[in-house]
Amino acid sequence: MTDTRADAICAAAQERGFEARWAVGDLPPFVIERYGNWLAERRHAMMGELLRGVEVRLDPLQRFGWVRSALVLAAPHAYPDPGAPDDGLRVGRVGRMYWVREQGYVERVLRPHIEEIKKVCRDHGVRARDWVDQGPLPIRSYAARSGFGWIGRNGMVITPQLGTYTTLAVLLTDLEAAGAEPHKNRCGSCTRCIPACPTGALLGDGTLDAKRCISYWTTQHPGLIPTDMWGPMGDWVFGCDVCQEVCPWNAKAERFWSGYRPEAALAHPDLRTFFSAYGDSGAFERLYAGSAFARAGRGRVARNAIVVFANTGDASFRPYCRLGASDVDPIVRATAAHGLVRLGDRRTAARLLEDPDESVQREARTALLGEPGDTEDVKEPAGVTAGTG
Ligand code: B12
Ligand code: SF4
Ligand code: SF4
Repeated sequence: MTDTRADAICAAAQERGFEARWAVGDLPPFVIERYGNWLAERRHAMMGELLRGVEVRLDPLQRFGWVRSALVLAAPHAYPDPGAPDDGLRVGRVGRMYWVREQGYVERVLRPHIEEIKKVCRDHGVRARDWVDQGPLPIRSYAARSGFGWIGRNGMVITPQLGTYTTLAVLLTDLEAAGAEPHKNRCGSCTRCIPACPTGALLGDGTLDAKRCISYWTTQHPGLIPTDMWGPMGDWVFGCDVCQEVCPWNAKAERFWSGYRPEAALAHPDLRTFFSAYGDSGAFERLYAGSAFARAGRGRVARNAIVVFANTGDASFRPYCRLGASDVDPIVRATAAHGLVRLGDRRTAARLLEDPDESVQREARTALLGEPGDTEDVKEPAGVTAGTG
């Protein structure tokens, strides 16, 4: 990079606490080929947005002909666990990137900084367009292209100093940038993440099958989670970090961007609060405004919570599945039918055979026919105010 404007813009990003590096604007043809194969093999599950306008997305220069380079910004998020509050039903785990309220709302925290960096670009006569979370722009490819890190077998961009716990953003610009040397892939002979993935989603070449990825099912999928995924989901309520936790490059990762404020209520949510039958209407929206839970929607996280309850195999969680059985969302009620049967409360599950929604009736039938259990009842724990089916 010879242009001093590039250094000034990079410095402006670094002053705001980001790791920043330049990449050339055009991506090598193998990115397109590789992604095309991934889509053709239907590895994207039901993420239809990844298919829309794919040619343009894979080649941003088709869409923005003026682009010559990309400034890759990384906000590390290896913040410490804020710890679980003493009250509430704090069961299960949440992916680290979702512990900050701003994650789904890049707009609030990242945006002002990005706007300032764009202003520095303008001051230097450089045209810039940011890309943070608007869609599947090949951000990881730009990061790899910038020499920032390499694409690991877990599919993530790995930086020697930061590991994989980084949220990435890109600023497309019209500055002619000299290409950086791509970072050498330093996974070496390590394959740790592949067998560690609880669902066998990692394909070994740095891609994954989203149809098997817990992160996909818990954060992106709108409908029922197939019952064969339940067990492997373990205690992941939202997202999954297993393939990052086992990565040796994360062993010492502890840096985080100063703008991030991890919250105990997000890292260890009170799972009761996910159900419509708990608290007053609007309680969920108030508690989780601006979080990734709110972005996914209450029904989705309530559904996930039931899977986690069922996976404990602990009958004392039945009352919380009953909250699900009386939820306003049929996906939650249908999930509760399976959860209740798995935890041995067939009586409440049987009530769902009379549910006004046919799909719930169907799931209740499947659950009752396919998953035997006892009908023993348990005492309601304190704090459950409604929804006993
Ligand atoms: C769709 C998506 C998902 C899907 C599919 C993920 C996948 N691995 O394919 C699901 C829902 C499963 C998912 C899960 C997660 N995601 Co996600 N996801 C995205 C999203 C929105 C789009 C990705 C995409 O399809 N891009 C299009 C393709 C064409 O481009 P690409 O991403 O650059 O991928 C290409 C390169 O890797 C390239 N490539 C491979 N080797 C090399 C080498 C070189 C030199 C080059 C140039 C290119 C290259 O090949 C790929 C094409 O096949 C991005 C945000 C974004 N806009 O990019 C976040 C993103 C990839 N996700 C991210 C994160 C953090 C996660 C989770 C950890 C969240 C969680 N805790 O649950 C998990 C991790 C799962 C995993 N192991 O990958 C981060 C990754 C940060 C990082 N350090 O890498 C991103 C970048 C979001 C962000 N703004 O920071 N995600
Ligand atoms: S996020 Fe979890 S389920 Fe998805 S590939 Fe990584 S370990 Fe597997
Ligand atoms: S666990 Fe090993 S193989 Fe997997 S991404 Fe990390 S270094 Fe690469």
